[in-house]
Amino acid sequence: MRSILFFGALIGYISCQETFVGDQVLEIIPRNEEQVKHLRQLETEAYLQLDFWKPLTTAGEKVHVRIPFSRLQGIKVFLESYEIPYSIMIEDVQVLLDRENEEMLFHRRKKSSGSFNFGAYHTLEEIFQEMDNLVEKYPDLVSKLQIGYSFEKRPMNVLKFSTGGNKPAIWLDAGIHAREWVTHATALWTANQIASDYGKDPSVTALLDTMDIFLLPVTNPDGYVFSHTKNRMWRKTRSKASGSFCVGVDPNRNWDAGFGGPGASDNRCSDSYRGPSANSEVEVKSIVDFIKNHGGIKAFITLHSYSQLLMFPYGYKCSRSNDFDELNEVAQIAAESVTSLYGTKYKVGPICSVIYQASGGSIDWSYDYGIKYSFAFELRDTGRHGFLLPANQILPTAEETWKGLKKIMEYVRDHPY
Ligand code: 0X9
Ligand code: ZN
Repeated sequence: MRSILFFGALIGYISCQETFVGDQVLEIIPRNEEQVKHLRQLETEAYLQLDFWKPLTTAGEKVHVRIPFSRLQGIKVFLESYEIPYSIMIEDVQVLLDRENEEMLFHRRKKSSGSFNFGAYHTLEEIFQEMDNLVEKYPDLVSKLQIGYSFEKRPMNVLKFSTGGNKPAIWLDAGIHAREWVTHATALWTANQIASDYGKDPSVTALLDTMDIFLLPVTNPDGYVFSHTKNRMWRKTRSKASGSFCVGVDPNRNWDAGFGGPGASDNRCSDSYRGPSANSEVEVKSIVDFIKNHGGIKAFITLHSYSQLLMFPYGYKCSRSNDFDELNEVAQIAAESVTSLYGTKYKVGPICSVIYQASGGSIDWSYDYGIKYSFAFELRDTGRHGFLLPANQILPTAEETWKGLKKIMEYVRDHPY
């Protein structure tokens, strides 16, 4: 095992990947507003290079933060001096990364023996290749559309599932945040599932006889490649603007929905930087243009990780939407179905109350644009591994998520508007 880990670290080193040796992820639970204030102080100090996996909100709510090894002692002393409770969630981030790298290498060696392994993490190239394979294998059902290019000119490849013509449609995307790898993997598994279920599973067959599905497995291809080659913790796009060293925009703060409001940053170096203007990110703009041009999108579903949540609008404001009761009902049914498979618990509610206020998010835009059935999933887990979910959880995650997705899709099919 030791040699395997050493090998993983070595590969990382050779390929110039940023290392996270000795970094820890702490779970911190401020007990009162005074402690929240102290934590806010930490949050604003960019030089500390803290990576908030689960941002600070209010007293009693968990905060997850990755702390570089060099800052660890200082931060722990700080927390202890204010008696802020914390525990260690991940002992050494690099250990998880080495394991992940090793698994990917192993999987690659195994690959020559046969078919695509949906239970492993894959590079962008491999994902695109498998999308092409699905088109080839199911030519009467699956086709590929290119809806645009990323900032670094990678294609935005969408799979269309259709039994013919242009029917009312469901939009499903994954990977808008680069480091949320289980979402790309889940989307690809789902693509294969939809294609192979048609004609076999009566529910999927009935769905595709009345609706089309558009699926974008890699919404942020540049970020995804960067998370493989340089920095596994990368979240944003890779767009560059003159006058700043800092690269990228949080593509889930860049949509034209309460743009620039609370829960987004105007600091280019922040991980939740909203960008210079709504739709400034070509990846976001490409989806917006596609949806506007298509005209018949009835549901907009986006996959994030982690936290095990099923959310609906709003995020940019904390008031109820007109469809609160109906969306809540649908989300409850879907979440129960997710849980039914392996017992994975999901929390349901509007973004603002379930997670935090966040402006410029995709499902707020889609909802305000008129797509009533707009939902955001946060897949496994609740923090034990966070963004570094072990590959052996990909298949169970995809299977249970599919249960929930199907409930939503069936509801949309049966409630035309
Ligand atoms: O902060 C986010 O963008 C999402 N959480 S994540 O940890 N995956 O980054 C929450 C998304 C809420 N959805 C919208 N604001 N549309
Ligand atoms: Zn996300």
